[in-house]
Amino acid sequence: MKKSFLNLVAVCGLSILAVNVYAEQGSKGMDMAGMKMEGMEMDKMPAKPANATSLSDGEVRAVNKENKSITLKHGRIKSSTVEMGPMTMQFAAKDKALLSNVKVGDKVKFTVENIDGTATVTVLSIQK
Ligand SMILES: [Cu+2]
Repeated sequence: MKKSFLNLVAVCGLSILAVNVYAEQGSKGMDMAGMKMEGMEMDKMPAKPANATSLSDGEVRAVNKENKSITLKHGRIKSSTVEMGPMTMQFAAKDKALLSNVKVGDKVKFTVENIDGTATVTVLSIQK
């Protein structure tokens, strides 16, 4: 009786530990994403930490202002509506203004959301 109780504690302890490790890794990833951001983005973090996780790294491969599209070689994307691994692909731009200053070769931080079934860049910030 006593032994099985101890076993139960051990098992519970382990699963709690596993959850903690997972949570810690998650928050570390968030912090790292925050660290790489510019001051402006850092200011947003306390109020809206979800923003930090949804920003992805990318490098501009093509810009088409007429079609409002941008081709990005991107890292892992995890926003509230889009999740994918690293690849190079074309995105729609939510707003033409997002593309006004960006050019091929620029390193960017961006957010993609699924808008009417289209992976659409909603936030784009050029990294210096
Ligand atoms: Cu992709």
